[in-house]
Amino acid sequence: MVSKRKRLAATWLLLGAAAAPGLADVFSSEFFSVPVSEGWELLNQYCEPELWIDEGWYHQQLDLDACPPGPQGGHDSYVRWLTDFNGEPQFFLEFRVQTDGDRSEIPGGAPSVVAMGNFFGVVYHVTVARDLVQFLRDLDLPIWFIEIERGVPHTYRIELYPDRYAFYIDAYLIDEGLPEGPFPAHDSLITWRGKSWYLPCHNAWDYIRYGVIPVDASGDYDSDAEIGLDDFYFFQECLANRRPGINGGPGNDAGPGCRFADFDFDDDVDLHDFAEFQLAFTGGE
Ligand SMILES: [Ca+2]
Ligand SMILES: [Ca+2]
Ligand SMILES: [Ca+2]
Ligand SMILES: [Ca+2]
Repeated sequence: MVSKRKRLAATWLLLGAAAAPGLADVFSSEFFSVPVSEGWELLNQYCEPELWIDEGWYHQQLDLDACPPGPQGGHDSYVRWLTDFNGEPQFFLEFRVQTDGDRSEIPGGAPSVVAMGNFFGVVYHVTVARDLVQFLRDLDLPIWFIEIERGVPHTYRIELYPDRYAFYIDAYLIDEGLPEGPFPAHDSLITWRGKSWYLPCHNAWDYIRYGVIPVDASGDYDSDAEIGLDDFYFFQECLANRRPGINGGPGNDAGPGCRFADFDFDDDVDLHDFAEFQLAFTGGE
């Protein structure tokens, strides 16, 4: 544990120079620090999870060692209310995670879950295992199971409009249709967790972001009517090929999360788009 603590301290020092952006209409947890210091409320933590930050990734090592014989081992979960976004007609949730947890853990709500919903039956629930994802919206609707490549992180994105929802993995459209109801609405929240049900797992979280979908080609990721360094943080990600399965640069589809950065509407984010971004840059945050 001592070495982990040292690692954590070293990471925080580094981050002084590359701080995570503080955004207006987007909540962005980039895991340059532990979840609680990034604005999450701790929901549950038991069976001695091993947790650490390493270069912008949050790691959870979860097993049954501390509370045998199981089931139900290490658990580390967080929550935030979505009250600030009630009634927002264009809402997104995007996160990137990698886990080595087994798919047999999925029925137990493990190894990694991100879910948002309210008490009126609207739910978007994503469970990620090493090589399989479960996506469900409503117990009355078909449950999606999607195979994913193991050993690499994947990016998950949900977009919500009044008459449409869409679910993407690595920018590929997996499912779309009519939403079950308005969201976020009253008493909506988002929760995420790592958990060991019967088997151990190691989860690594790169980020969790949600908020107002930025206007296409605006360059304004956080929808605060300025184009600044906060926006550049996300722009350069779209330009520089940082998302698994998605390529930055000319001729590639940069994906739905990068439409704000595609100034000339040809799907890619390249140096032409960057030139436009620089012209639009207003400075500040
Ligand atoms: Ca990160
Ligand atoms: Ca902005
Ligand atoms: Ca282009
Ligand atoms: Ca473009």
